[in-house]
Amino acid sequence: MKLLVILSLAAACHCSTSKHGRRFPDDFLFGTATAAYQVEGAWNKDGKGENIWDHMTHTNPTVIRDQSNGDIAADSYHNYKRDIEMMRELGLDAYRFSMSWTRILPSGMANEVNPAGIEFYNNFINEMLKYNITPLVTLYHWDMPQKLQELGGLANPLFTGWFEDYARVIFENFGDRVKMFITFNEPREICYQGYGADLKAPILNSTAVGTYLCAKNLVMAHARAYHLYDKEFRATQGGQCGITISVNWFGPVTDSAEDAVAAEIKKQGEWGLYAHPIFSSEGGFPKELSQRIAEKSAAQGYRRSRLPEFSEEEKAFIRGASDFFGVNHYTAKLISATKFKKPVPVPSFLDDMDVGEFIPDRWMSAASEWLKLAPNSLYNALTYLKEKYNNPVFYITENGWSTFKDRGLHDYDRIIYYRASMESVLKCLDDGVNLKGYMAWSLMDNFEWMQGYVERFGLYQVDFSDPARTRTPRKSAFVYKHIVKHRYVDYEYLPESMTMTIDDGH
Ligand code: PNW
Repeated sequence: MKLLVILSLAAACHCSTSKHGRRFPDDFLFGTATAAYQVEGAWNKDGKGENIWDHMTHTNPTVIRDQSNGDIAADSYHNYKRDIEMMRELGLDAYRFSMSWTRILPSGMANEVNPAGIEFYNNFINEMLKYNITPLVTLYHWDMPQKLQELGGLANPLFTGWFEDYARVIFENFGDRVKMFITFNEPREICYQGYGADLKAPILNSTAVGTYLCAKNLVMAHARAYHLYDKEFRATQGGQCGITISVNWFGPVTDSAEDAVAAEIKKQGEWGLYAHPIFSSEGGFPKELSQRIAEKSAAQGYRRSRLPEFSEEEKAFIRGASDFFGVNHYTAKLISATKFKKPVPVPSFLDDMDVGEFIPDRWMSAASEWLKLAPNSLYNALTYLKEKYNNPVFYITENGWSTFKDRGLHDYDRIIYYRASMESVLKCLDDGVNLKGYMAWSLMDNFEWMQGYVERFGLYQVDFSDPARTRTPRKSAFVYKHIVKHRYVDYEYLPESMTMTIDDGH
């Protein structure tokens, strides 16, 4: 009897202990994330072609807050061994990074493959595997080949074929060792910010239709890459192919029925537009949303809805076409049906949503103006997705906090943020969310898009004035390492010294 009690206590220890609260499962994948344009540099080295971020920052530098660019960035192209050393210092299980399309296919199309690009990623992947670090590869993290953008980029339906051809080159060259592929990073940021507004390259600002043309083609391109993997590569390679969608939380600002409806429409517009066609059992764009856009379009004098619908055949092709749901989660906003509205272009995606947004002052602020620590936002988002889409396999593929560039190494607010996220992850696991891993954004400081190098997301600080791009761990790096190693959140832990070491086994 005594033995039984001890045994059952030992079993319970796997997920909870009295001293430290709940624990993360041993097979939970902890990692960090980056993206090619933000860290690699070497923008024109060894045959790499031009992408839209190269093009925009070179021809239109004033759109970037500090007029900088990713020409050198953290120079990971030359420092990749140091990056992997940092992963070993942190004791990571996994690393999520993106491949640069034009480093592999300089013109964007698959007629010409750049051997130096293939070699770079081979070296990188092989070095990670030496230390048992699982690579998660994103195919598209915003760096569209400039030549393809000139042909319309994601607004051109033929994009779906160009993307499939690129995906084939990636699966053929790396799929023997890479088992986790993510087709697109954040459709909403690509389509709304890049095509529907002027907030990301290619700053098309095509407010009426940009977001929607891109949304249809992107979802279709994702599904083509998924089916290609499924039919031609899965049997021999045995990996998985999914997509990453940014899912921030949008709750109603009051408990009125109108605000509830407004918060729901906002969710549909911000991420349902991309998630519903793939993960819902019904398929296609979210119904209430497409109805609303169709009605508005008609009232505005359009002969057809500004949102191009899927055919039944397309719907069936896209539905279920993902092995997992990658979630990038950062923050939350409170949504109102009537209040807090700002002037927006008409017609536009924002006008179609037609809701107000409110952010309480009491939510702690990051350096990025959109980023606040919103209580339980990660938990709210994941448990909502679980119910809505029948609990698919989830990975948190990004989550993180920004500080200003002069902050240095003492990033206590980042530590508070990460601990809060970890609590949410544990609550999700308790509630049966099928969540398998968590990637912190970011391993190191990098080119933060329109904010240049002003806002920093790194667990490691990068000295961008130093040609060697020296990396130094922040306090948060030690705290994250402690969580990864011990698999629980220890609120008392802070590093005694700032000297980082590689522990045994990594
Ligand atoms: C993500 N929002 O972008 C990107 O995937 C990263 O490349 C980027 O560096 C990181 O988050 C930090 O910005 C986002 O407005 C941009 O909620 C905006 C939002 C979320 C994510």
